[in-house]
Amino acid sequence: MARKGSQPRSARRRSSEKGPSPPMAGKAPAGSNDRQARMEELRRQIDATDLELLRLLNTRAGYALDVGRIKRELELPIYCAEREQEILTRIGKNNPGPLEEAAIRRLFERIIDESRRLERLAVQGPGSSCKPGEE
Ligand code: PRE
Repeated sequence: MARKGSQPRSARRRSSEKGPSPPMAGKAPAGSNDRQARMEELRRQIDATDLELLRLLNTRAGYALDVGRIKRELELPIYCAEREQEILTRIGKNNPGPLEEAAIRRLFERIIDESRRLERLAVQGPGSSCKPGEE
């Protein structure tokens, strides 16, 4: 499978340097074609899952933006610690793995961070901090 350009020039053997080929060179180990095909299939599944995640993350962000607009109308703060805690607890309880709870928590903390940031940007616009250079 090593196509030209798939490895750095320095790693390729020039024909002038080619001594005797190493044993098994050019011969794939038994079952390796199956494994490669399986790996490619799994990577296609990863790519498709990434696109689903992307769609879902943006759907979630859209809902958060709408909540942010309502908060502005009701003059409520963007940050709501109790709500964030509730979300993280529910996520932790419903996690089937294999990602461990701490990892899921980190991911969702990040997602919520970004929602908060988006809500603030939508509500306040960029550069509205009283400290210059901060959002
Ligand atoms: C959200 C974002 C910020 C808040 O601190 C709490 C939760 C979230 O992304 O889940 C959404 C939101 O603004 C809200 O539920 O109040």
